[in-house]
Amino acid sequence: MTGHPQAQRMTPSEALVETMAANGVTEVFGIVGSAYMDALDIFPAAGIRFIPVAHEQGAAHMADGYARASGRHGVCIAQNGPGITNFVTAIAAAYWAHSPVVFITPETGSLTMGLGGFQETEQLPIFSKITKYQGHVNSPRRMAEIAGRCFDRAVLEMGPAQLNIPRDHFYGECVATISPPLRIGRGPGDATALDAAAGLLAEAKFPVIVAGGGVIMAEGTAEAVALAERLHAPVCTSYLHNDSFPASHELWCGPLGYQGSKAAMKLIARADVVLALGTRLGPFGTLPQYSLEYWPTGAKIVQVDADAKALGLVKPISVGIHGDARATAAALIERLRGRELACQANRAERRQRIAAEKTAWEQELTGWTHERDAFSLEVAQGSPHMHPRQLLRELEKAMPADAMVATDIGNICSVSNSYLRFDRPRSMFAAMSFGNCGYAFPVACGAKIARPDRPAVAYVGDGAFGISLNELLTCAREKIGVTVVVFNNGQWGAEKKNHVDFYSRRFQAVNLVNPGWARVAQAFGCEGVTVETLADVGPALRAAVAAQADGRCTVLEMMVTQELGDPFRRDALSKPVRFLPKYANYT
Ligand SMILES: Cc1ncc(C[n+]2csc(CCOP(=O)(O)OP(=O)(O)O)c2C)c(N)n1
Ligand SMILES: [Mg+2]
Repeated sequence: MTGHPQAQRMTPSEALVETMAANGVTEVFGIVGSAYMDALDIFPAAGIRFIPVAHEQGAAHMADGYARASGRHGVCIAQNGPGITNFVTAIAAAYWAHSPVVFITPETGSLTMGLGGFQETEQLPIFSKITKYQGHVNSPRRMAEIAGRCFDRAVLEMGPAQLNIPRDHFYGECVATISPPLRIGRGPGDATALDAAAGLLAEAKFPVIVAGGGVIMAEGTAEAVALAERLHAPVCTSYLHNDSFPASHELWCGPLGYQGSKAAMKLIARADVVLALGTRLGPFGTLPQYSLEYWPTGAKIVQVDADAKALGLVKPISVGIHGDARATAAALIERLRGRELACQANRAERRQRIAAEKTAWEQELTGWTHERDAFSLEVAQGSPHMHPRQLLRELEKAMPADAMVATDIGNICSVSNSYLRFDRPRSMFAAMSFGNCGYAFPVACGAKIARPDRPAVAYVGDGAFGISLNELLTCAREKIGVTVVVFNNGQWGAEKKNHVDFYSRRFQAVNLVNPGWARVAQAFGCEGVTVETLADVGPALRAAVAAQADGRCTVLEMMVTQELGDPFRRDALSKPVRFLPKYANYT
């Protein structure tokens, strides 16, 4: 760092924009509004592109996708009141994706606040549970300070920070210092805990690593690979972080959790020591799957997380390390250097077992061309459409090596988990624990803007596409080249599955009457292609990805049967019980 920045006379708008520039911001998502027009006016002069979207939810999702793809801040801004409340769902999603999103929320003017004027609502309480930090500019003179803190805290706390600005506070003048970003290194964690962890790993006969999102955020892939190789430990990826370990590596075993890899589950079930590297071990991510209770309750668990509050929260642990996944992995490698490892003795046997489990799962997956439950067999019989699993396999085969894939919430998106493999980090952007339908498409747009050099693909169910399709407008207007794979099964499938399993097929509000999605895309000024057969899937995906280079967005409408894979929440539903006679038939 060179010298101390100078205090200068400027307006609060200038202080805000200069702070953004100091933090490397080059894109901001939003819908234009009078509240912040004074700052918006000078965005171009500061080298900031404003990307106008169709709905503020899309803006905040794009900021999330941008942050996840780049590791830099994603920024969005909107009009006070309704523009800001439109952010809520997407900010909650970014919170659970641990995304450093800075969302700027101009508020009603400080001199009329509380009088019930136009577009007034208290904007801090609304976001209080879904942000890591809330900065409120209580005086125009504090704009630079508080804006800077929001950018610092979003990174430090790994989640969204709100910058709330009464709209009159954009005006006036201040003498402000634009401080350089404050980036605090996390380090490997406590030495005693590292010693204990190294001791457990050295004594382990069947160590298994779970690589989580923390590995990606810490840019720690190389260290995770080196540690896995030192131990020759199989590596499972944590739920929906399929990009936390390279899939082409012999020690990669695939994802744990819903619709994950049986190989990963069977291998971790044998572990005597688990190293949970950069994962909070979220409750949904380790639920039994395929009737496998795979979590090794007898094993010693070493958990590493950059958020100390996540340690031991969900699963009991033997050692907790509050550290950066990359630095901790490096410190563990250091501590294991030259040391005798118990797992050396059975290395050949473990290697064989890993290979065998992976081969078995791959074969099972290949043979698993369609779902086999009674409902699925009925609806797929005689259908001219593609089986979802076969379609997903074709997409997997045609997916470019450096693709970024955003996935939505739905039955087919969930099943896709087994078919999404990546060799590099920052490649998979699933709607994480918040699980909102409508996540994937705008997130893919944000990712594409952050990384125009990489293909961006969204997997979206037809129901969820209805929530998010307005951003086709943005793609056409701003020439955002993304590929949207819409699974057209004519239903809110994931919820319909619950009707099948628990409500005796009393279908209600789950069947969808769709327009042709390809035609809809064309009407918006995008490309639209309807794909009917497996042979056309690969060529269609490749053509759509090629069109991204020209800034063209393509909707690939995939015609699929109505069969349904295993449900999300078998754990959370139960057969209906009715006591009143008038509801007696509803069991
Ligand atoms: C915003 C939001 N609304 C409702 C839900 C509940 N929900 C979860 S999955 C699902 C069905 C998704 O249907 P679709 O997108 O068509 O995908 P499919 O299950 O058919 O593959 C719904 C409605 C949700 N998760 N998020
Ligand atoms: Mg559907």
